Amino acid sequence: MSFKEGFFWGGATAANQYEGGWNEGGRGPALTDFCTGGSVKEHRKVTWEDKDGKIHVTDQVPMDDTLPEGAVHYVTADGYLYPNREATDFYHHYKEDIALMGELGFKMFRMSISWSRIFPTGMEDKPNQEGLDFYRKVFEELRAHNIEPLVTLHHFDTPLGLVEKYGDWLHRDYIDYFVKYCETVFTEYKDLVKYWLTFNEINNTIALSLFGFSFTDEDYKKRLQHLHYQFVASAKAVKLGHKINPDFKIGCMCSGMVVYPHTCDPKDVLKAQQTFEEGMFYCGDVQCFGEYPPFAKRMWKDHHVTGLDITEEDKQILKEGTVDMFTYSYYMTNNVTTHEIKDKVGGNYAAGVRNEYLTYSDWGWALDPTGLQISLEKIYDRYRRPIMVVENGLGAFDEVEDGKVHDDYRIDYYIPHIEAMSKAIDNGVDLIGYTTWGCVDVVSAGTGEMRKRYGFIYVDKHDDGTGDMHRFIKDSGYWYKKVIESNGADLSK
Ligand code: BGP
Repeated sequence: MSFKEGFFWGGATAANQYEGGWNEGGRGPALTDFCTGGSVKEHRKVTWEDKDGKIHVTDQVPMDDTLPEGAVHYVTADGYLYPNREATDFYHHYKEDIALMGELGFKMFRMSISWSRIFPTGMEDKPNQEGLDFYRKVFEELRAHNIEPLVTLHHFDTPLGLVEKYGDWLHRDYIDYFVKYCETVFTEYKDLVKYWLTFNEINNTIALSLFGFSFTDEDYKKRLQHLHYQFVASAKAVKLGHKINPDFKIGCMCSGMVVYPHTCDPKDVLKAQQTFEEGMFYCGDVQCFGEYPPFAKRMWKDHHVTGLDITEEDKQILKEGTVDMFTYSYYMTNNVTTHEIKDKVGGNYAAGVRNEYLTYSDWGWALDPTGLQISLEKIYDRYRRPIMVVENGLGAFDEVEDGKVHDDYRIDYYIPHIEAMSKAIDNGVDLIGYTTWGCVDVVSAGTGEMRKRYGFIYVDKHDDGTGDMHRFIKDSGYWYKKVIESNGADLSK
């Protein structure tokens, strides 16, 4: 049997896409509350007011939502819906959802804490008690169902107060505010939560260039600086977490930026290698090894970056706060080439050359289970610490028929991905958990859509904001229950 006893089968979510209750219980606004709905063709927007009172609607650029000097996010831009605000309302449905996860036999549930529910602007002296009470109830409920929580501390939703004061992670002061928030929740939940992740998909900040976003050298430098402050904040949090409870297991979380050379031209092979390094190992090395990798020099030079604010003290902290485990999200692979190409992939967050050996999802994401095995083996070979795949899944259109969703396509997606994990384990990878993305339907991060559904559990909520939020288990959920019961041995439909 490939999967070890005690393997963490489960599902994953994030507060900004799932929790809702955006202005309840003393919570302050977060960046993601100001992002409109979108689609593959139409970028999500940010609505804001400049210092002269003029309203602007601009494309959201992930990981860089810094507005011009004096501008503020504008709340009631006509005609726009802000789907993350209500999301799929875990805030009011957590008992029901956890009971359904319990029914499916989940061993682990990945969720995130909304920082602005604990510190409404990110900068208060004292935490919001109502926010602390909410998550305590959630963790107790999970424990009552024998489900291990895996908690992300930051999943895209920086408190708006901080963003409007300092830009998006563009100031050193962020480090202390973040560490204070971590200290608060580590202390508060030290007997309820053992597994933590610091920053979700930390590498997106620079790796988004793989997905068709192009940055000027100046933008790139800003992004490296943003990342550096997050690296230091993460390392400080890891060190502190271990002090608060030595049993804590704290991981980094990277987006699985897995690339192939499009041809066997050595130049393509080199490009793929360097893209992989930049996409995943830049962040992985700092967080696992506690220092910048040798190829950082090349990246900085290629983008003419000098004068990053990296102090000797920071370097020491990075060394002292390395993570206990490596976790990542895996959805797809991308091809890269140095040659002229015609057949490009044009999905949301999918770009580059079409891979003729693969098929693509309705959102243009390459379906590639083998890439999961490749990435697991490559990552484990480099870091030799326990790995979790904390996001994987198929965003698809689901049809409700007589109160059911017959989502065979989702089962067909999962079977080879689970087989790929099993092969990687057989080849020596210490894989300890698998939490599928959006196990309960959530708002899409990339497009802000509801109709891009991932869940084993359906939520009646739609893109126009309608829906009564009732939940039920899809066919894939019953199938996953069998997978969990058999610890991955029975994948049959
Ligand atoms: C990752 C994020 C998740 C999730 C997922 C699926 O990048 O960590 O928050 O949303 O991708 O992406 P999407 O929602 O765009 O389909």
